Amino acid sequence: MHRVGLYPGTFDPPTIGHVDIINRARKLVDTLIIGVAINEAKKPLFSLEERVSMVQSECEKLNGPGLADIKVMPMHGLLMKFAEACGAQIIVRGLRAVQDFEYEFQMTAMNEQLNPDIETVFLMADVRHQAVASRLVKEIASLGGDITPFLTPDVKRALMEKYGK
Ligand code: COD
Repeated sequence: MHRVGLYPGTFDPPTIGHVDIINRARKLVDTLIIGVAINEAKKPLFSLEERVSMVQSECEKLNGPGLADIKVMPMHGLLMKFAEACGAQIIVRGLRAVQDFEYEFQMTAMNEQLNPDIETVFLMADVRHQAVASRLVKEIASLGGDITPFLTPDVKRALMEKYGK
């Protein structure tokens, strides 16, 4: 069976935490689709096109022989409909601290009722990357702090440009 996993997110911007989860998820499936959500509710700093392009270029650095193919796609509408259209059997989510749990638990429980055949799998990043969150990285950058530990150099450059630095 060809296993297809979908890792959905906002990726505004992609951090080393996201990259860590991508690296782990691609060991579990044959094809890993990264669904970059519009997510207007979060009022993303980066446009959908910018986020897709950043995730794409991070993934190009990761592709290697014997590893899952990675496809980066913009994700419109309902997650479960997108997962079905992609033929995904698995949804990958990352867990950081306890505060992620409630949101993830609720989302998974509701998604499960929309399609009980698609399993959600939770992964934890390396302990050094576990606390990294896009929201806090943006806050640190906007206030002139050093975001080097949390982003790849390309994403760091893109974020600094956003803040005119
Ligand atoms: N360590 C571990 N995991 C991490 C880290 C880290 N440092 N950083 C991020 N993650 C994980 C997050 O916990 C999450 O699982 C994933 O990576 C993506 O994170 P974000 O913040 O980029 O993405 P989210 O959580 O904003 O994505 C939310 C969705 C876009 C998936 C959600 O809103 C959605 O499904 N939207 C589509 C509409 C829909 O179907 N709604 C109904 C849902 S029930």
